[in-house]
Amino acid sequence: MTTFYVTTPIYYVNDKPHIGHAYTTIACDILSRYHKLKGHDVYFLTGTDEHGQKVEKAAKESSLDTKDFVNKMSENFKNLISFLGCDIDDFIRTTEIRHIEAAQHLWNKLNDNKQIYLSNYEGWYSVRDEAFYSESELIKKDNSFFTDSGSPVEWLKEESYFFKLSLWEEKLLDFYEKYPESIQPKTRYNEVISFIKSGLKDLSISRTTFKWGIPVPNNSNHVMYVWIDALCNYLTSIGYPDVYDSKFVKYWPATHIVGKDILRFHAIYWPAFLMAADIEPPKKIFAHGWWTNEGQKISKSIGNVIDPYDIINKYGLDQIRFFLFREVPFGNDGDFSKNAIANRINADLSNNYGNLVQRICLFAVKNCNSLVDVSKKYTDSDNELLKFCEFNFSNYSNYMESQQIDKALKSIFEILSKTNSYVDEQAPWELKKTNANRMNDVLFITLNIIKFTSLMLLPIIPKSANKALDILNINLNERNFSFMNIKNQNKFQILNPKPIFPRIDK
Ligand code: ME8
Repeated sequence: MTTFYVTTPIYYVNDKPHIGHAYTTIACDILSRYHKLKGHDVYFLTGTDEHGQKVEKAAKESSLDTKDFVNKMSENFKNLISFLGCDIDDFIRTTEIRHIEAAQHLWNKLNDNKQIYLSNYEGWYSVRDEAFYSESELIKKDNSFFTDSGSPVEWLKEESYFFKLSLWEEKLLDFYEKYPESIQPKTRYNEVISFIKSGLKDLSISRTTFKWGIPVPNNSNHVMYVWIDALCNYLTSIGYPDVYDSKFVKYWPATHIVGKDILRFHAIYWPAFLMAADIEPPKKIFAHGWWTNEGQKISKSIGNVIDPYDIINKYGLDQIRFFLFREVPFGNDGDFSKNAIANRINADLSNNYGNLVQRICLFAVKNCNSLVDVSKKYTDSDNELLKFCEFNFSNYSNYMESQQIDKALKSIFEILSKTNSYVDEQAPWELKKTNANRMNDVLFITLNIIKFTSLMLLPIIPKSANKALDILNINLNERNFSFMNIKNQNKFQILNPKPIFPRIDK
């Protein structure tokens, strides 16, 4: 059976979750639901990244002990998952024993494979990014250095273990030449290749100046660099260090969905760690873009952080899930504007989809006693519409398989626009007076298209698409892509139509 292992980044618990975290998590939920509807065996992982200096610093600023702080903050991310309606298989925390054991095992494996050595690190470090920078990557302002995203950096000088990243330059280039699809979108692939070609230096992978981390095996003065600890979560969840664990055998390698900010860690460090530990590199790394708020960078200091609870309570869960993925091509940056949300909901969800469901189902209730029979005969326009739907479903599937969620959504809404025009042209309300059989057939075709588009919408707006399928009285076990065929339906018995998407008043 085809398997699909999808992961979100594990989020730092230094602060509350915001819309950016919700965005990546919903993306993974959409892809995971899509694959399930295809009949694939899916494993969907998310969780929290709880070690490192940034988290330790945030804990110190709270009145809590670090352990209590991370327990409390991690809970916020866990609660967000259910609030977002995400159907996950595991929520991992890097402070769990299973993870500490896995990360230490990975370390030992790298050590056994002669990939680690002890030396001294001297250079720039950003606690906010938990990343090392060379001076050429920094911008000088008033005698201080900053990263191009504005994070301050500090000068570190300490004993450190190093990972021999420089050994992996050629092997990474060979791998990416062989599997160019494994970094998406293409522009990100090009960025990674040119970064590798500019030369890879050995990477500092331990710290001695603080304690909040996983101890380095056999040297308790050092804790692991938070990224080697964090990346290992993707292995821990499926049973590592037991590489014969049934989950590990079944699901590895994974598809990692990440923001563009952490592409380098996932597309360079991570595959190098894995190859160095005799593990296959990830199947795919998809780096999405960055959300701004009404044109401005989202930041705590500007005070424009979008709380996912506020925005979803205001507009509705499916409305926001839809907006985030319809408005902006997945991979590009996007702007969160109230006007754009209202326009999207009204134009696509209320007018195009919701209104079609409501007017056809209500019409069927009133004029056919809720029962619409199988069509006896298909006209050219019926066949044309059904062919178009079939063609767009195939495009939709290709887009979903390649994480082009916005394009997949566009394919659905093209079907819906065409179906609305079909209904206007066929005018069942006129046929009612002249040709009751043809009226039935037009309704039967349209209800099938509503069923197909609702199935296609299930990954993105699961609650609302299920409401539409409830009205069409589709069995729960028939709500998947094996039922995308008009032959599966020999009638429709409509149940109690209710509006699915009320218009938003701007
Ligand atoms: O980087 N727009 O955690 P993190 C879009 N712990 N996505 C955004 C966003 C925005 N404005 N802000 C955040 C870490 N994100 C590490 C990861 S993985 C082994 C370790 C999303 O809490 C996006 O997915 O800083 C980004 O990559 C992630 O949150 C960063 O989360």
